[in-house]
Amino acid sequence: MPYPTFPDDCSSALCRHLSPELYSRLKDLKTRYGYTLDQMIRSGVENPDSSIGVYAGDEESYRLFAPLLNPIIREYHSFDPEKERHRSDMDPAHLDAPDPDPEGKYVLSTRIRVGRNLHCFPLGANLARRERLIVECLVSDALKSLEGDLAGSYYPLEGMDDATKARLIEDHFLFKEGDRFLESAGLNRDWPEGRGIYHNHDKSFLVWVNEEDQLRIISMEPGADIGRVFERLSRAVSALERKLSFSYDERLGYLSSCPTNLGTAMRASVHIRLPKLGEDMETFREICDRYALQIRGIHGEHSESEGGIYDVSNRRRLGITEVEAVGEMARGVRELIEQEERL
Ligand code: ADP
Ligand code: IOM
Repeated sequence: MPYPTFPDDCSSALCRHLSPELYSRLKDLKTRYGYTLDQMIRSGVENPDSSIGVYAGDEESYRLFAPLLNPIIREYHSFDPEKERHRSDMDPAHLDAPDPDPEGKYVLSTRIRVGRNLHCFPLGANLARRERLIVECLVSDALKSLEGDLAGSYYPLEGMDDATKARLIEDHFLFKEGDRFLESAGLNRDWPEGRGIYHNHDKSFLVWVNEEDQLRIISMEPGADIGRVFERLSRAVSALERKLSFSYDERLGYLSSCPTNLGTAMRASVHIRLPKLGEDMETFREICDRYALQIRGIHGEHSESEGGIYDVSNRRRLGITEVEAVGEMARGVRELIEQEERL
């Protein structure tokens, strides 16, 4: 492939950081699992409206293609991957995140997820069909060991009826189908085989299998009891760590398909109704920037807000511990609520 052309209005991290010189320096390299630069950038080339546009294919991608990935990581997380080291802390006793909406007027629900991938396997974009099935088997077996409020069942996507799937997506429990960003990255190959969802009885604990990352471990519930949501997640992650070996790097933390999800691989979000701030996006964005928060639409990444409801979450995931990121999200949400009340 020659150096790709990007439209003039493209603002993805890929098009801003990939120069023709860098492209020719990296284009013939291949990881041990056979992943190339062209594979890594395909999503951003085919989808110029990507926010980032690159997907790693394995642990080695982060070393071999560091001249492209490190500047993207530095910019997104405000973290220097050449000098700093990531630290993890998922101890709920260290969390300082009081309920930002004790009267229940603004926050509809809270969700905290972490991404995880299995050590000794390539990442999803570079996973062969057989390997994906082995990952599904290992993960669904490990999930069987969960007890108490975490106990549940695994539902493979293959064979799930359309109405059940649509309801799970609409209710924010299941990933969408046919995401064009993942499609271009090769993350939807052999769909729906090897994909599925695990959940407990009341769907407050869920695990997505073989979507963008091999595992997305999710704790969620109505309301804004962030402490309870985090405690459940932390307990589940510890239980799964006893059964599965996750890909972890001492500098970059938990390794993920997308560089935005490195480190904690955590996105702690609230669905929050802020109709007045929604009319004053400048102030909304200014508060979010101050607390390193990201605004998404009501159906997740690449979706729009509906009825004044937004998805507000931590933007940084690397170079910050899990408890710090959740605490900052809670403080930012509190400030958003105070501003909404002032307007
Ligand atoms: P991810 O969180 O894994 O990065 P998305 O942004 O696509 O992926 O969100 C996945 C799903 O989770 C979407 O349906 C989204 O609406 C839902 N979601 C995110 N945050 C919340 C929340 N606080 N409450 C309820 N659903 C949520
Ligand atoms: N994580 C990934 N889905 N995303 C950042 C896609 C993009 O580049 O827009």
